[in-house]
Amino acid sequence: MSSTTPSTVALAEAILARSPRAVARGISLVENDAPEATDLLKLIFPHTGHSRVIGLTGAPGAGKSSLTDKLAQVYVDRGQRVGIVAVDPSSPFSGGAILGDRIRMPKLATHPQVFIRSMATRGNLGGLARATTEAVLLLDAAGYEVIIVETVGVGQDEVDIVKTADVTAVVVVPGMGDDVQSIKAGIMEIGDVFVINKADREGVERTQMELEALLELAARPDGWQPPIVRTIATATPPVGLDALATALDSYLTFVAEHPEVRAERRRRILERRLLELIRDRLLRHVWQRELHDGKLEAAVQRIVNRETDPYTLADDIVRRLTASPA
Ligand SMILES: Nc1nc2c(ncn2[C@@H]2O[C@H](COP(=O)(O)OP(=O)(O)O)[C@@H](O)[C@H]2O)c(=O)[nH]1
Ligand SMILES: [Mg+2]
Repeated sequence: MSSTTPSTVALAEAILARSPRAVARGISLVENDAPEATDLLKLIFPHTGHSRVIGLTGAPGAGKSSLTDKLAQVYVDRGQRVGIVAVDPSSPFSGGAILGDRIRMPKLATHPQVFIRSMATRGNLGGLARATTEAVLLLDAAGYEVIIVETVGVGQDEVDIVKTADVTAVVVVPGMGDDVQSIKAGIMEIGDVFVINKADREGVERTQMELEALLELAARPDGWQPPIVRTIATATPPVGLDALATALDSYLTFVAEHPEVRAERRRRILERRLLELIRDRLLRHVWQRELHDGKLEAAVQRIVNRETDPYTLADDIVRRLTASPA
């Protein structure tokens, strides 16, 4: 049992007082899974639930960072504070990701109303989805009215991340051809708004038709019909960004007008968060007791050699864990 230290309380207070430095420090703690992180999150959680969280997902190179930059500008122009969390699992070195995103968000990187942070995967236990969700909580507590989470639309981690957003935009580009088909599996259901970015390119009409056809097939349980918005993020001035903001707003209005949809979405998000936390905590526990210092590798080697099987090993570990809780 850890007791909350004065410095954690001071950090929580600084975050609630909207200090960007404190937010950055808090995010580093959750990213590193530091022992103080849990206490910090307990302290700030009662002050969360106020931000609009926008998920932006799509293939690498679709223009998500460029769109995030321009979309954030729309909200800044409306006088709102914007937090940006860019998730780039392909980059094991967060430094690289930060630099890349700073280059694509040159104006915003130094804007006082804007906070930008890149997250990167680390370690065997993953935890990227958890760390990202917690970064969003910290920004929420720090009073950022809008939080944009940019993720590459591949893999379960990223899908889990965007599922925690209040509204999610899926970014596609013209001329993807079969790719539009291939995104439908995991991504079609999570798009509340669809963006055809790079609308300056050929094939926009065709991509629009393909998207419309796919959306007709996928009737949503909440009855929402996702709008399709065309954008050119790199034009000066950018094209379609107000339309994108309006489309995102329209879904949030729809949700606000249907309390049962909102309640269900919020409940699902918190249920998933709770289950993830339990899974994370259990796995960390098992890691410390059974898998660290090369033990995982040794166990895998025994499975590879067919000396045992993963089912037996997993059952053994769980049995030991429940027989003698540490
Ligand atoms: N022609 C064109 N290029 C764009 C547009 N939006 C972004 N790009 C370019 O596409 C590349 C990838 O953009 P980026 O925002 O990094 O994509 P991300 O990987 O999805 O974040 C960059 O070279 C951008 O300048 C657009 O609307 N039209
Ligand atoms: Mg990007």
